[in-house]
Amino acid sequence: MPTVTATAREIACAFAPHGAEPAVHPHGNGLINDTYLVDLGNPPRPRLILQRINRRAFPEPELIMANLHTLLEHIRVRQRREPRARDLRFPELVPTRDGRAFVLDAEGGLWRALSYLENTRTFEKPDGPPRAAETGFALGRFHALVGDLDTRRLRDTRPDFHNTPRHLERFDRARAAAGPHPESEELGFCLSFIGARRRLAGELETARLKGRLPVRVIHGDPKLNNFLFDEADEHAVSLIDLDTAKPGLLQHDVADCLRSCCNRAGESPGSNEAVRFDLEICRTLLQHYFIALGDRTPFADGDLLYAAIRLIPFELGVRFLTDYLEGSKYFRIEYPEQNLVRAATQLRLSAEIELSEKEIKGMIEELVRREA
Ligand code: GN1
Ligand code: MG
Repeated sequence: MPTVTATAREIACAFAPHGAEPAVHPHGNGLINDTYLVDLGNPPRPRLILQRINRRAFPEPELIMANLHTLLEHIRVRQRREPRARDLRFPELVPTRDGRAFVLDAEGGLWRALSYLENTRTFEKPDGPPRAAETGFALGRFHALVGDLDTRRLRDTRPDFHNTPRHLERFDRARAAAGPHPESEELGFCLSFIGARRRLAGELETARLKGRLPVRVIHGDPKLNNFLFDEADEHAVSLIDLDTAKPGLLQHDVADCLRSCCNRAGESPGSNEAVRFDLEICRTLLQHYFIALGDRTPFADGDLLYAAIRLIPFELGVRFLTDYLEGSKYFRIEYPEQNLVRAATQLRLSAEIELSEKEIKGMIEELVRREA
């Protein structure tokens, strides 16, 4: 979690109504941006989420703000036009007291505020089918809501975000620059696993370049702790952290959500926690995803969805390992080896997925064929 700096306190004041005395608390477990929950004191006022966007991850944070505005406006119009008994809710952008969309700090860091959705919570680890059903619904509904948004209206804030061959090139450079590392068992496993699968890394990128898959608006980071659930009944309420939303492949989002939700050990498991890909969670999540999406055509080639499911934990494993070799400057860590542990976890997950290839492909085939 980020520490509450004097800058955070000062900037919170810019977003607070006149006379309010904001109390700033670190919030959430994001690995990239600094996130705070801002209490606006008495009289009780709606709380705010204040965030400092990480420039290492997003060199042009102004583009994120423009995308966010476009995305939230599109969803608002859709939801007003087609009200439903149950739908997702989204935070709203909150301007500063003097009407600015964001504030730049002395180092050029971009700070923005969003409304906080009260009575919600997040989960760091999956529990089983009920949570998976809710998560699948939320991702499917999000994709449906932005399905008619013209992708040309969103800027690509992180080009090559899911270009696995590019991530491998960067990994190669980091490995060469790092020189010989003391070869632990974990590192040895990671290096040989990656080495043996290099030729599979381009599968989705090649399909995308050949136009075999439709390009649509994706979330870009639908891991479990980016979903908000109702505190009381644990129904999914929202899918937040929309900074990576951009044109992309639905397969990548679905796979990213599954890699996070089907591994009960979580992203940083302890040494005796086994990494497994839970097929029951996978089936439930996909089932509810397809119902909420209401359209199976983007998944007509089920083998490419399987390819993405295998590839996304591989890609994230490569990204974690690259950062580890580069001195962990990108993903926030709590102890020095954490990005190595995270890398090994994702690569083990990819290995587990390979062992269940037949079952996963069969499941996809059955669910994609089923009438909506
Ligand atoms: C990062 O910021 P956060 O924690 O929601 C990362 C994702 C990774 C994820 C792994 C911009 O997301 O790509 O999948 O960590 N976001 C960025 O936990 O790199
Ligand atoms: Mg994120």
